Amino acid sequence: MTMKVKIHDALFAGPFPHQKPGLPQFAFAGRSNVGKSSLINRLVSRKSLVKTSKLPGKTQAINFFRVDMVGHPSVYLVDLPGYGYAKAPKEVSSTWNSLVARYISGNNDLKLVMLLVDMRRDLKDEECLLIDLIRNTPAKVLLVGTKVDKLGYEEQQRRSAALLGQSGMELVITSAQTGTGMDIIWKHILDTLPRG
Ligand SMILES: Nc1nc2c(ncn2[C@@H]2O[C@H](COP(=O)(O)OP(=O)(O)OP(=O)(O)O)[C@@H](O)[C@H]2O)c(=O)[nH]1
Ligand SMILES: [Mg+2]
Repeated sequence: MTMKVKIHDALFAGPFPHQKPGLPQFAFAGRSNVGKSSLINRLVSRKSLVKTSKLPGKTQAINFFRVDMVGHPSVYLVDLPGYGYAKAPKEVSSTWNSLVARYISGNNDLKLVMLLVDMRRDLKDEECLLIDLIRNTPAKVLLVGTKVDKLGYEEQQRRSAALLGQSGMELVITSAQTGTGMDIIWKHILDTLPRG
């Protein structure tokens, strides 16, 4: 089934912890440069709601974007800062850890974390740690493969099987460039919302 979501409005709603409470939250996590900000833009069909960059480490704060849809309750899409870029000094990564841990722990509005991994790469320690961190909360994790437009068909099959084997999790294959997989992400988001 395809899921056509009509976006009424999408706007920046402030950085954590200054967002207004009360809306269900859907977070996008993953290595720096994996395509978190681009995916959010594509999901809401806005070219530059969220700033993206060729340089890793663009997003350093936890930014909330309120999305109003036609026929569904409003939600927050939450852009988490990327981790794991080589130039980040130790303090940056410990700031990342404590900021993200503070955001996740005890956050009952957080429904689902999209964990992004570049389709061409394997899961590393950081992804496994994040999966464990979220397993101890009521939120769910969805593994999302990004930049599939960079792979030919056979390579896509091969990499999907590899990531599936490695994680044992369902994998949603996406491209922010072509729009592949956006309907599936929306379906997962809407499935967690109360009917309205
Ligand atoms: N080909 C292709 N490039 C992509 C895709 N998604 C993102 N990119 C590119 O990858 C780079 C990083 O994208 P961002 O969305 O800024 O990545 P990010 O995960 O938000 O990065 P940080 O904010 O540093 O954590 C940019 O040059 C994007 O244009 C995709 O689906 N296909
Ligand atoms: Mg970003």
